[in-house]
Amino acid sequence: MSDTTRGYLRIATEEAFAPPELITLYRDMLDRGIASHGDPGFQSLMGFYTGHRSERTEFVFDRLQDLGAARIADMDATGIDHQVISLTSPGTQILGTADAVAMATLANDQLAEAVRRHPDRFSGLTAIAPQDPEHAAKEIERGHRELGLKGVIINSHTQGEYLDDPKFWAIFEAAEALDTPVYLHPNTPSPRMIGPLLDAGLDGAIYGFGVETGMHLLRIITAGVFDRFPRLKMVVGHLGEALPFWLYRLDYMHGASVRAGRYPFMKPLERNVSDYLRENVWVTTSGMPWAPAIMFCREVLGPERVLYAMDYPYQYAPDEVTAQDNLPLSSADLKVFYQTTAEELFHL
Ligand code: 1DF
Ligand code: MN
Repeated sequence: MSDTTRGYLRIATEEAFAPPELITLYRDMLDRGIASHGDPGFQSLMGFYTGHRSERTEFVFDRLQDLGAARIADMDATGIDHQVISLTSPGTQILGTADAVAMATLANDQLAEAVRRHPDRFSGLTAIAPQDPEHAAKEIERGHRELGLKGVIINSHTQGEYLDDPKFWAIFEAAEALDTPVYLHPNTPSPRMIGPLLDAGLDGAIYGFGVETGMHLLRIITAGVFDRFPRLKMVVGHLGEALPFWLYRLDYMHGASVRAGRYPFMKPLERNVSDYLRENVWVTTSGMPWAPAIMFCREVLGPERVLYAMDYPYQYAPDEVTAQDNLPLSSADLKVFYQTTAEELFHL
C-alpha cells in the first residue's frame, strides 16, 4: 500500500460484512422461533437487527451486505484507507454443522472476490465453522493459501462451547502453523451466562459482548492453549475486552489459586497470565476511541500491541477517527497505531 500526505494509512481491522444468504437464514430461524429457546442472545441481537426498523438497523443491514461502492464511499468519507473485513457476529456459529460449513465457504468466496476487486481497499479474514474443527482447519488453510485471506475470525462461543476445549484445538494448530492470527470477536453471552445481563438490557455491545469475550480469552489462556501453541497470535477488539485493566489481579489470583490447588483442573502455566496477554495477544480500538483507555493499553501491553479498528458498520462515526488522530502521539507512533502494526500482524 502506498503512503499519503498525512504520513500514515488508516487501516481499520474489525470491519463486518454479511452475505445476503446469511441474513436470509437468520430471518428464517428467527421467524420459525428456532434460536429463541437455544440462544436468547441471538434472539436479542439478530431479532433486533432483522426485526426492528430504524435508521440504525437499516443502515447496518444495508452496509453489512455491501462489499463495493457504498462501503468504499463510507470509507472515503471517514478517511479509512483500508478495511480488514470479517463475517459479522455470530457468523456461522449459530447454525447446524452442515449449514455452518456451507456458509463459511460461501462467505469466504464472496469476501475473497471483493478483495480481488478492491485489493488496496479491502483485506479479509477467513470465517470457519468451529462446529466441525477438522473442516475449519482445512478452511483456514484454503483461506490462507488459495483465497489470500489474512487471518481467522471466530465470534466467541459456539452454541455455549468455548475454544479452551481441546476438541477445537485443530483450529489453533492450523492458525499457528500458517502464522495467521485468530481474531476472537464478541458474540452475545452464552445461554448459561446471559440471564441477568439480558434482564437488564446489557447483553449486547454495551457490556455483555465484553464480559463474554474477555472471559473466553481468559479461559483460553488459563487452559494452557498458549503453552501448547506458543506462537499462536490472537486479536481481540474493544481494547482487549477489559482484560488489560485486570493484569495485576489476574496474575495474583491465578498464582494463588494454582499454588493452593483450589481447582484440580487449573494447572500451572509456563508464563504469567499477563505475559500471554502481552506476548500472544493484540488489541484493537473498535468502539473504544477514548484516549485515556488507549494510552493505558499502550503503556501496559506495549505500543506495538494496540491497533486501530472502527467496527463498521456498527460504529460509523467520523469524530471517532478525529479523536484517534488527536491522541497524544507523535506521527511515527500514529503510524504504528494506524498502519504498520496491522501490516505486520496480518501480513498485509
Ligand atoms: C454490535 C457491535 C454488533 C459490534 C456487532 O456484530 C458487533 C452492536 C453483530 O452494536 O449491536 O460486532 N461490536 O463489535 O461492537
Ligand atoms: Mn465488531
